[in-house]
Amino acid sequence: MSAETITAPATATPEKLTKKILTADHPTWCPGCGDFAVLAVFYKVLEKLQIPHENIVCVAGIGCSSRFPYFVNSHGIHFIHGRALPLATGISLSRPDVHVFVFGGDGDGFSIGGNHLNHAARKNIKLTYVIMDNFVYGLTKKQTSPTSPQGFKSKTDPTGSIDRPINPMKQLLASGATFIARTHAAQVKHMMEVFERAILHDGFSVVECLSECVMFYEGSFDDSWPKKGGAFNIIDETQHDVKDDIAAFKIADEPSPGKFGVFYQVERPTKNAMEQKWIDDTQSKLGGVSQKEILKKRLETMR
Ligand SMILES: Cc1ncc(C[n+]2csc(CCOP(=O)(O)OP(=O)(O)O)c2C)c(N)n1
Ligand code: SF4
Ligand SMILES: [Mg+2]
Repeated sequence: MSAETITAPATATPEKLTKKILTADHPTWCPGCGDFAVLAVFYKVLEKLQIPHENIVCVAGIGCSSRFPYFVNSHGIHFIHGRALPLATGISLSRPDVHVFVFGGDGDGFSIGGNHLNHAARKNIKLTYVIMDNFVYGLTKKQTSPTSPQGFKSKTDPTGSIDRPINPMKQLLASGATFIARTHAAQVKHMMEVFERAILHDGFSVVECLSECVMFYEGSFDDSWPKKGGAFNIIDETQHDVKDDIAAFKIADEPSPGKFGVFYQVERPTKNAMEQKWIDDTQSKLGGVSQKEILKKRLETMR
């Protein structure tokens, strides 16, 4: 469906967006789950950016982290496991007036949804995707995920995982995402800065946010948490050119816990812009006929 066929609701209320307005259901995560901090920061960033309330759309797949849309008072969809991105792509392409946010876990994004991630990224769909990475399948009670480290003992690997985990930053760089960053749910200020930059990026922006599953993988991120004796190393952008993908690959190759911040950011035309141009050009070539007419004509040629 196109922007032409859906009429955006007439907006009468330029009311100030506040955390109170954005708060929906009480989150059902376990006490201490890292996802609470991600939600709190999301409210704060939206409050700061004052995105019109009616233009906020939250989409998610399945998982603990994917419950996110329930807890945000906005348009929201809790969709099929691993399929949030194709749905969000359709929303983004058909409704240029809204900002589409996608939330999910490492399993939802890198396992069952891994293929969709590659394609949404290479197409540079305009949306913001937050992957709450806890190195485990939380909702289904502790299975090995694509980011679980080797040796991780889980219900699917009782003697310890033998598979090499993926490197999310390297995978996203290879896929063609135009904004790629990494943050940590225990670093609220850093999370805020990264989320804000991701939201303001015109294209496919993706943030891996380490978010501890206290129930099934406690202590997983202690090595990157100064309070627990770890080191939170931030990328120094006076030394790193975020447009340099080779340099970004090198940073992504650093051993655990690695660096945090913006690895890569470039401007590249979005599919949204290119598709709209194609629609406009086609319409003017055909004498201003409607999109529906164009579609009808095309379908007739296929009979
Ligand atoms: C098609 C399908 N396969 C498997 C499942 C079971 N399932 C639900 S959530 C999930 C993994 C969730 O892990 P992750 O995305 O990392 O989210 P978390 O719970 O850790 O936040 C799985 C395997 C499902 N719901 N649908
Ligand atoms: S099982 Fe883990 S990821 Fe799920 S809500 Fe509990 S702590 Fe969070
Ligand atoms: Mg997970």
